[in-house]
Amino acid sequence: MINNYETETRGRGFLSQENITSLKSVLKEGKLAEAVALINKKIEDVDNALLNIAVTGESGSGKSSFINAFRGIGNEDDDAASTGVVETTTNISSYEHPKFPNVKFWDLPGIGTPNFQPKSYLKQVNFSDYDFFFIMSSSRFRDNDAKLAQEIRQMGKKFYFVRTKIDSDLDNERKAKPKSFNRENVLQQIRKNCSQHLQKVGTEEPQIFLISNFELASFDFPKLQDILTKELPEHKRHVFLLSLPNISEDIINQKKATLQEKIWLKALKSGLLSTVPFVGFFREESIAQLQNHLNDYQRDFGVDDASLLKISQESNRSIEELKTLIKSPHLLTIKKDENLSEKLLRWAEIFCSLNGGLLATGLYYRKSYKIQSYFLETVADDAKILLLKVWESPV
Ligand SMILES: Nc1nc2c(ncn2[C@@H]2O[C@H](COP(=O)(O)OP(=O)(O)OP(=O)(O)O)[C@@H](O)[C@H]2O)c(=O)[nH]1
Ligand SMILES: [Mg+2]
Repeated sequence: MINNYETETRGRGFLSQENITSLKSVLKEGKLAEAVALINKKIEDVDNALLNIAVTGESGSGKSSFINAFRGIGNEDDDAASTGVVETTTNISSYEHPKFPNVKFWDLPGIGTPNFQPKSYLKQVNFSDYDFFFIMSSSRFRDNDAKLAQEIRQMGKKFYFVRTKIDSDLDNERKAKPKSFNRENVLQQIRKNCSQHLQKVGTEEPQIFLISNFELASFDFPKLQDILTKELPEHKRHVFLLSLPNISEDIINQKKATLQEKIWLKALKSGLLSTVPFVGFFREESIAQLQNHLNDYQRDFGVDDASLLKISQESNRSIEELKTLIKSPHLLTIKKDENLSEKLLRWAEIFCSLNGGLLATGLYYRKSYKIQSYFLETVADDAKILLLKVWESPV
């Protein structure tokens, strides 16, 4: 199975080439216990990875709105970071991701507000606790944005410069210059201006992202998530990807890839530990386990009952209607005279025989692996259907 790593997972998840090479080498030497320990360590690292994201910038720049948008929470929801037209964030607050509590956003007060002066700002907000900073800025580039960038860089931390409210900049320019308005030129101008200011304070190749908190899928947010995914340490990549809002097919595919890698790694371990390689049926506890996996994927991709309820309220479609569009809620339902264990086994035989041949069909872990992969694929497809049919073509 280790030799099928690329074909099974497409190598787009949290495992590094180095991880795969060490696994291959211990397996080649027949050191099974060592291989299992490596796998356990990797899974543990990924499951326990914490991500602390600092969101800072001047008052009113859109910090709280960004945190809410990123977490898929409406500004008026109960656990939203409060947003508003007057200064609202005056001390440090943290917000957990609603589904992945290991991902925390820190809503930091703007630099230069009376209690937070530029010189002591980063110390006051415990800068070393964060994995990276988002510096949020709206309208004109401010002196404080530059100071902040400089300080963060000097402290050896990474920052991403996020220029918010691009939607209203474009609207304003369109109104002000209806004849000569050119969307790309306006975006280019803003980008260039931010870049020049940041270069002045010593950031050689500043990373600038133009976004609208009201339209995350437009502008640079997809690019931002892409770059962050690449720049994060591998073990933090998994939870970061899962925490992203489903705004594009690409994000859904990346989530699927990282989860596929985890299923693969766990199956490899089961294979190594397998003392009963052949089981001709699915036991009750393994069915329950598969059900749990399915529920987890549905939650990860926003296809669980709670998410469907929210989508139904926001899209004016009934939950029943949404469920007719997608497949995963029906995967484990059976007809009167059907038996779930037999149904799963039938699937497994089909999936395994597609590329595994006879030997593979016999191995229990292999069957379970194939069924989990099928569940994952179905749920990811459902998420795409909801994205394309519900959000992009409203009733
Ligand atoms: N048009 C537009 N308005 C935005 C955007 N982001 C935030 N706003 C609005 O800008 C105002 C300030 O947003 P907040 O998210 O409260 O800003 P903040 O940085 O948290 O402000 P403080 O908590 O006071 O530091 C609110 O009225 C938001 O609705 C955006 O991308 N586009
Ligand atoms: Mg705020």
